Amino acid sequence: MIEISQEQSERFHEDGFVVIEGVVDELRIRELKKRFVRLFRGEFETGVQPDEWNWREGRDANDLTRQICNGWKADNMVASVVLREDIGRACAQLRGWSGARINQDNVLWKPPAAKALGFHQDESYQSWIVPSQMMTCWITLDDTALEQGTIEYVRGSHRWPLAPPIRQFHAPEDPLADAAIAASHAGETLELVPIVVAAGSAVFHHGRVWHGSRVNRGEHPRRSVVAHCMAADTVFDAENKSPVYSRYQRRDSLKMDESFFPVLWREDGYRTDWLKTLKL
Ligand SMILES: O=C(O)CCC(=O)C(=O)O
Repeated sequence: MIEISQEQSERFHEDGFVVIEGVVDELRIRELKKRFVRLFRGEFETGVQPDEWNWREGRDANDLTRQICNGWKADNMVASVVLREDIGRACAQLRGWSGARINQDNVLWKPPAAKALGFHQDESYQSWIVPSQMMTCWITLDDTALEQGTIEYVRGSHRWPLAPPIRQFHAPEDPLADAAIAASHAGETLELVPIVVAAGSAVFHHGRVWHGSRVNRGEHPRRSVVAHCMAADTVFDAENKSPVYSRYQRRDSLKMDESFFPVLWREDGYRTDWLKTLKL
């Protein structure tokens, strides 16, 4: 169970991210790795396709980072991690929300030689929700190393202004190009912090902190599952649409349906009822 200490909370507010070790155990890590293979092959345990499926075995180049969004809808083992109550609670507490619900998850697989993901701010992509805020729990299934394309953060950059979406997210030539411009606008320098931790560790990061990952120059893959949360009382934006996620908006309401955006934790004790049916 994740319990955020006062010291960890202070570190998060100072840096825009904080590492918490031992979040997922070895058994589940082993099982999740098997699920990665099946998911990217298009074998979906629940019979439902993820919302985004950016790399498919046999179709896409091996030197790309493989990404699925909302793997939880396709696979119950992924759901058992990204829909955890303690992840929602930690996200809410760190961000000062009264509760948290899932916005989307990411299933990320960076094999040796796979290319970079451009450094970005998550909240640049959230104009379809109100409040336009995100808070993330990134979990590694492999021991990480700098040369292995681990996630890296720009320390303190959650205090910089919000920038537009970056020019190239997948496989950019220079993954730091947009971050460098943002640093210059903020009158700051880029202090990069690579996350080098054991498998099963998590990093909680602020939706405005600049982060990304470079080419995997190591010999081993780097796999992560990521829970992107939003405040429990988030609604759809009346004007701005996400081509993928606004499909879950009803015509007559801005409210979010808990079938698609379940509430993971709320300070009054509420948690979306159907989550009970998941084996966690
Ligand atoms: O794991 C990575 O390479 C990047 C993940 C990311 O962008 C995120 O978790 O927001």
